[in-house]
Amino acid sequence: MNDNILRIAIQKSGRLSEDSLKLIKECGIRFDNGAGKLKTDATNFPAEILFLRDDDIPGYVEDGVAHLGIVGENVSEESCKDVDTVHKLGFSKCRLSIGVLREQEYNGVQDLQGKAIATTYPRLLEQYLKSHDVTADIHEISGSVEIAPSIGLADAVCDIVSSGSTLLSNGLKEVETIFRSEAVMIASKHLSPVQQDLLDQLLFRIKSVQVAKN
Ligand code: PRT
Ligand code: ZN
Repeated sequence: MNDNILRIAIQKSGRLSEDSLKLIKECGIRFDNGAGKLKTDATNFPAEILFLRDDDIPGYVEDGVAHLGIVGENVSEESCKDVDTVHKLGFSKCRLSIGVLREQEYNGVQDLQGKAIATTYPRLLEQYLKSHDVTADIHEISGSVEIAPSIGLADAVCDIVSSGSTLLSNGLKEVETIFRSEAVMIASKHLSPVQQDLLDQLLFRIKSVQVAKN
């Protein structure tokens, strides 16, 4: 493996993709991101860009297959992979929240004791409930979480909220925010000295871009 380049993993297609590409371009790194490509070489910086599903990025970075990755903190924290979070990127802000049916009385997290909660984030939810001495029945499902209470599959949900309109349109109200997230840059713990130097250069550029915007 070439220890003299940085392999940067970003989301192939989704909410993080456009801003991730934009950030790399704003750092002055040029590359051809032709549609459908899974990997591309930068032309003016010793880097390769890999286009992956966001959920796969922390694992690739832990294994050192990618040296850097851009993911939501929610995905990185839930994955429990052994990576360094080196910088917060300020986009894709959202929160992981618990919602219950609007008509349900809710007085606090203790009301979730013994309830069934559907989520894609079982670890973050478990941690939160544990820290509040609540034991619930966590149902891990991979999508369309918000529909679970109205079809009788669960008493509550724990999912990503941005505007709140998905909760609203599924008859739910947001009752607890358990995690606030934004896109972050994660790095492998096994960078070569050259890669560490390239990462420092990249972080310097990212910080300059962020300062220029504020
Ligand atoms: O295909 P791949 O696995 O790569 O993508 P994905 O479908 O798993 O992820 P994607 O592209 O939907 O989201 C990527 C990341 O964007 C998430 O991990 C979050 O860090 C961040 N993000 C920001 C969001 C949202 N905002 C968001 N609103 N991720 C998901 N949502 C969904 C949420 O799941 C819910 O269904 O949007 C709905 C809620 O939105 P509101 O505005 O109605 O509240
Ligand atoms: Zn995903």
